[in-house]
Amino acid sequence: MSGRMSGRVQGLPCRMGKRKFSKLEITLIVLFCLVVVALCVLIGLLATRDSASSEDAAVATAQRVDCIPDQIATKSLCSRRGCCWSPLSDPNAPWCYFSSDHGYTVDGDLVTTQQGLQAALARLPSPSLFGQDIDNLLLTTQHQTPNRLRFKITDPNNQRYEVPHEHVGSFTDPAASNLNYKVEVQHNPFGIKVIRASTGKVVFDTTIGPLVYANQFLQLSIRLPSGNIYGVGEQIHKRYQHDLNWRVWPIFTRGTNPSANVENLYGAQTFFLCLEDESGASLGVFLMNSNAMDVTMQPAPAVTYRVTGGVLDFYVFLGDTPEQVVQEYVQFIGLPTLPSYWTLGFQLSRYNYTSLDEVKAVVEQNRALDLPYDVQYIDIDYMENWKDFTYDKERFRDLPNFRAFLNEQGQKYVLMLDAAVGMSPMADGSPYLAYQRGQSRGVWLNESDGHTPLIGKVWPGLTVYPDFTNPECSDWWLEECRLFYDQVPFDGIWIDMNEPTNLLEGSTKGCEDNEYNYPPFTPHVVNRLLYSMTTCMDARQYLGIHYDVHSLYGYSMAISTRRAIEVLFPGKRSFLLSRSTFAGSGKFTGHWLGDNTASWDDLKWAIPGMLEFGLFGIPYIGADICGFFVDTTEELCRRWMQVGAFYPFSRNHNSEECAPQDPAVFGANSLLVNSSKHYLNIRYTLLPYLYTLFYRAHTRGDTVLRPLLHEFYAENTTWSVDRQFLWGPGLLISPVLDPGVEVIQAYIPDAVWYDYDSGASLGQRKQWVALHLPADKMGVHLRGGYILPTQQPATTTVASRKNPMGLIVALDDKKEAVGELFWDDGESTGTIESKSYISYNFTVANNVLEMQVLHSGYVDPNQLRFTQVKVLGVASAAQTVTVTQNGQQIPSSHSVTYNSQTQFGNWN
Ligand code: MIG
Repeated sequence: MSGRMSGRVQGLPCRMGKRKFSKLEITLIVLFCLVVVALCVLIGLLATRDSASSEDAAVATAQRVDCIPDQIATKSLCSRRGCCWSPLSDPNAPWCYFSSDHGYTVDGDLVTTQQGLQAALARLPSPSLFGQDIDNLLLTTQHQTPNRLRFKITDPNNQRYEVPHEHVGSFTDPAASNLNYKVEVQHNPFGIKVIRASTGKVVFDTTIGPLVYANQFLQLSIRLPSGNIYGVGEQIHKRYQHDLNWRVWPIFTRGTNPSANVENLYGAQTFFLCLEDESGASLGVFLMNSNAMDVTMQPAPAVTYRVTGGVLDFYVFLGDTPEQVVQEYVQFIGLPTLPSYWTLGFQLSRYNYTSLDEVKAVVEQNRALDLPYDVQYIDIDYMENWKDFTYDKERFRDLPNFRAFLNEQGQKYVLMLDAAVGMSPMADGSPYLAYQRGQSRGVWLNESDGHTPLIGKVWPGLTVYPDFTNPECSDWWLEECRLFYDQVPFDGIWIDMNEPTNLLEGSTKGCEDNEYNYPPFTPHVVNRLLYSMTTCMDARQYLGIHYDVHSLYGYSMAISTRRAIEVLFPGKRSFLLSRSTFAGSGKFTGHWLGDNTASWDDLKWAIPGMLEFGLFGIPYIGADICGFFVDTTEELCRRWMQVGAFYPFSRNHNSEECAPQDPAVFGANSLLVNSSKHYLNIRYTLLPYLYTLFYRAHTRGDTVLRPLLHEFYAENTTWSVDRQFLWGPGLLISPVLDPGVEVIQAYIPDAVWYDYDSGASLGQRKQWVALHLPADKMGVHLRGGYILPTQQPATTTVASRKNPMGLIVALDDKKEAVGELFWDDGESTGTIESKSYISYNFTVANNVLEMQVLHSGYVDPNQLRFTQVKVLGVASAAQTVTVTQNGQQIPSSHSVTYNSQTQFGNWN
């Protein structure tokens, strides 16, 4: 289970210090290295280099851990930090890097405890990077489950801030047995290795770099078994598979418009997944820490966390497949909420509807298209002067009846609430009561004195910020939601600006010059300023200093809003959508990717973004269809509506200044409308399948929108595919993401695939295939071996839920298939616990389709029946498929007939 190691494995040419060399020798070595490197560069420029030695040099370079992550490296600073200096032609690779003299050593014995290991660590004497290094540390490991290791490094002499996360409380279980990993501790310098027990492979190795542990700067590097690294957010990554060319990703919640620049965005997600190889073996790494940080990727391959506070609290998850690793992580941080069925419908929104009449006109124009369309949003425009819990009594006079207006046609109304609360009185001079009540209850985020509310500025002018970590604030918020709901009923809540965003830098007073507002190390956040576009870092919240808890703002707001939803909608799931997230937010809310642009780049980047939120346990995810900023074009919006029909969260949303882009504006019989209807009808047909995937996410932590590599890791081409995605295991989406394109190269993994529209078998597999996708077409393929439950579509889910159900059976090479269905009323809470649901297992083998009822605790009011079974891949008319339910043959009037034209079998 545990072992001991000594010696250094850093493998770098540069070593410094008394243990091996004298200062003079080092200087000589450094000089020597410099000369060698300079020569290499020179030779490299003039002629081809000796390939073997340049490869060695590249390997050594790839292992360097940057010693000057905070500024432009200079030789003098490098030597003051006691690091190695060796300039390179590559400007991205560090010229100044740590030697094995930095870090800590195990002080005394490694102790085996009930839960794992424990060791005291003592700092090696070396120059400090940012001051206030902590000399003595405590390492504790907990072997929590056979696949989950926690190791934590803390200051035994001082209590430091730790994330008050409900899923990371005290863990008191003894060490698990049958561990699938071994832990080895290297003593000097200290490092920790995790070894996969079945193969003996080191899969996690911190000996590549030093542990640095100062009051406001904590660093740990991890060498990984492969460069197939996915996750960490929230930023725009362009590609799903990480670029290892010395990229730095800042993590700190911020309300910025996503762009191609490396910037920290709305959420703080510190988890990544690493696929080891074709066997599928994978690991996940999670750092439970809410402070601002940089996460860097380098070609070793290695990942370095550089954190500005808190403690190092790492979790390592091992799995036999990437999907299993995600399940383990998500089960740990909190399984995602089961969405209300209606929230899987298509949704329409925009910023800057000028009146309720305008909203109603848009609703009616889009209803008239007979387009599947379940939800209408109203953005902040309904508010009086952008004040939460108020509405404009002129332009939105009839808002109290808007939910009924939608509900009559089976549609739903989602209301927006902003984080910051305005302070000025109402337009008619009357007091703004929501503010006044909050003020008298003292629920705002305060200045550093702990009692003066910090004042910022957002849409309503000067604002205060509710401190959602304060239970009193949570009660105030619930009460305000309830009072407003009594005036203006709605069906779900959308929360925004909860990073939290401030249009001022810090506050009306600016921010003081102290260690929180100007820490010694500032990660690569926008403007290299932590309080940029948010509140001062020395502000006080109930659970700590804003510096520590900043990135929990949206998380705490989502928890408080969930509480309100439980009171407003007793027994109902309702709906919550949040812009800012943290690890575990999926238990309370969904997320959208924020203020994208109507561009072909943004259309592409949405796929990696959504796949990442799948890893983070927030499977209810989408991007603004047709683009938020900038006027969209017909072609872009048409292609976006096609792929957007397969976003888990499927909403067309638009910004303030932009031309309308709801489907109706393109004309009732336009190509865009017809193509949108076609794909939304497929979405609605497949909603029972999508809902069942969400059930799996909710109960087991499965991904919903799934990267190809999760199903086909044995094919290394899939490791970088991110222009296509799957719904669960059984449906492949290959969209057109470029202008003027009618043929795309799609990777078709090794399986039988059937075109959704024609039922025709694709015939090609395990290769890139040219798909002809004219203006109204997108690639949608059913995977042989899977059975997808369906329901006849309608314009809303209220209507579609009354329609007959069916199955699409896609047979594999062996003429077999499996599938499942989870079904309940689609809106009550606790249906799984109360067993008020139906579940089926479907299998086809030996020409028998068996529908096994696993549970039948729900009686659907619509007397649903499976009236259509479509079988794809039936070999000939002679092949019949018998249908059985729990082993009993279903009456022979329901036989499967074969259509030679389509190769469909239809059960009628
Ligand atoms: O910056 O409420 O991301 O979806 O339309 C404006 C207005 C504030 C930002 C959200 C966007 C929303 C907008 N909000």
